[in-house]
Amino acid sequence: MYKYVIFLVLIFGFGNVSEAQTGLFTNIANRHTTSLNGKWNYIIDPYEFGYYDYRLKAYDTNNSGSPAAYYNNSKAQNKMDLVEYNFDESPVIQVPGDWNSQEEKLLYYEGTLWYKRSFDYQKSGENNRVFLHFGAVNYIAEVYLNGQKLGYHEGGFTPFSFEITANLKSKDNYLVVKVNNNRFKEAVPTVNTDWWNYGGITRDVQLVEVPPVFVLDYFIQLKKGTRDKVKGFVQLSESRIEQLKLNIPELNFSQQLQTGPDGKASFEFQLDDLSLWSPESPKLYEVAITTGYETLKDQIGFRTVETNGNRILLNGSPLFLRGISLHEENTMRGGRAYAEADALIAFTWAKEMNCNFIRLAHYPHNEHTIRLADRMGILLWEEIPVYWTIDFSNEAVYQKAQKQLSDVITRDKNRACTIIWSMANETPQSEARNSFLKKLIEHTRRMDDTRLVSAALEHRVNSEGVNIFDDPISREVDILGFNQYTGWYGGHPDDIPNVKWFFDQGKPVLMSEFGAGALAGHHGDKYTRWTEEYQEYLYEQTILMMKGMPELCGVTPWILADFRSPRRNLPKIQDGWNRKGLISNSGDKKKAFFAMQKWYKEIMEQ
Ligand code: GCB
Repeated sequence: MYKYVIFLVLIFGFGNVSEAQTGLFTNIANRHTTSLNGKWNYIIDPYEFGYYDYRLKAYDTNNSGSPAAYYNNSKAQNKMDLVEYNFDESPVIQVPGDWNSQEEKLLYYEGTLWYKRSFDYQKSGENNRVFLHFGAVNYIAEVYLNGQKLGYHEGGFTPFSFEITANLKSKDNYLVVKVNNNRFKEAVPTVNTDWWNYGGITRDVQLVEVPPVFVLDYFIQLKKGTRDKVKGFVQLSESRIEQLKLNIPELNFSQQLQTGPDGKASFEFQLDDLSLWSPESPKLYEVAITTGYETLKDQIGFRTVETNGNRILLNGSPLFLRGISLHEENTMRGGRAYAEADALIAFTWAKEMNCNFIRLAHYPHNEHTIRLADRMGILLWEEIPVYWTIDFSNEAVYQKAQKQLSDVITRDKNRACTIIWSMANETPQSEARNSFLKKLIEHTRRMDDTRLVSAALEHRVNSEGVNIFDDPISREVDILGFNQYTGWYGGHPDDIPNVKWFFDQGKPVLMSEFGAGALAGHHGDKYTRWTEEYQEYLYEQTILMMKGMPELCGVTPWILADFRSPRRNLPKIQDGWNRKGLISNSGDKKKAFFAMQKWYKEIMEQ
């Protein structure tokens, strides 16, 4: 409950501009929205000249009316006026979209870019409230409407919004966003990653109009351990007693509810004749929440996911996760994916490979990607960018990671397709890291006990040459995820089938990565690095190894498609791309794609 109080203070304590003010309400897709996507003017500002005066004092704190502050969108009024910028004369860039792939000179840019667009807006109801919602901005956004600071948001892959009811005009609003994507030690992710640091307003920008009291959030999923009981809550924006109705028309189901003084109604009810959601039959029901002010609909699937010893059970039946890992890039366009059509390309390839599961690496992907997976019957692993060398001993960093996790759980907790929350990827063991991850796991279970928790861990070879997992986190998770690159970063591909593994956790095991780099169209024998034949051979050998791992319940090879990475600089082979994709950045399938497709078909036919 207290999290809502904090949340409401953040959202509605609007008089004071607070840093990191981030209201978040669920189900943007079904609300009354107006898109602010399109062409925005931009100014590249590596010295933050539009933010600080020459004594490095932020205009924000001293002198917010200064025409020199870019968020004031000033223009010279007469021929004597000195104003050293002009948004309207500045170039334009597409929102949503990263800046790196849109402008050659911005390909490697890390720093500040200012965005501006103007808009008119007529509310459809006089007393309605309006919020400005960003799907994601990488990495820090400072947002100003008509010269007033709305707030600040840190974190490149999660949504945030600001109430703008009081600042909004019907004509000539100007919205200015300062975006900064500098990497720094205390950020999540930190300075060191193996993906492109795409900057910008990378996801949709929308105005969301809601009634004075609105449905802020809800959780409507099967109760843990049951296949016919729904448990959850509806939370209103205001702390007050109201009557609500929850309907599922297709099931002729209707339930009256009443919120408590905190604006929350909790419930548990029986649903007969439910068709459960599964990859084979991704059934979604329309669910409607009606208050005295609005009806908010959603499309919700019902399924259970649990573990039993070293099996994963979906709706009570054992399941093998025929997966693939995915970065949020449109590999052929070469930039951050931002449209449902981008996700559809990736999902269509994954289905062609006979996948039923995707690991969304290494950060929360776009909300429409999750909704598409719900409709297409693709199970998902969702992850936060607690990656490699995060500053684990820093409490502020923990808070950032927890915030990103909370926000993605809040956003996607009604999606049947999401079955695993992953806490981290390849993080080095230490006291600080262990307690950081334990806290994240506890937090996840408190927010959502209906899904499984995992993490992509690392293994160690013991004195007998056996790969073991003595990471204490392997005891905390529901599914033991691990990355391994035998035959690529170490070892010989010939030896892969003989590698020994020992698991004593009594849990399902998921190989969250393996792989090899290959340049599409580059051929040679199976021992020549970077050829399709080497990659294919490594896949065939790894498949043989996996066939001898009874605990294995799934695998997500690294990775569906080649992706950009500034770490990958081998000329003529990498040229700034990580080549471990099964599909090239021209969309060509490499030989290993078919090796995986064939094995998955065998599994399906068993
Ligand atoms: C890993 C990382 C992944 C890298 C990959 C690689 O273990 O989890 O982010 O891209 O290896 O290609 O080395």
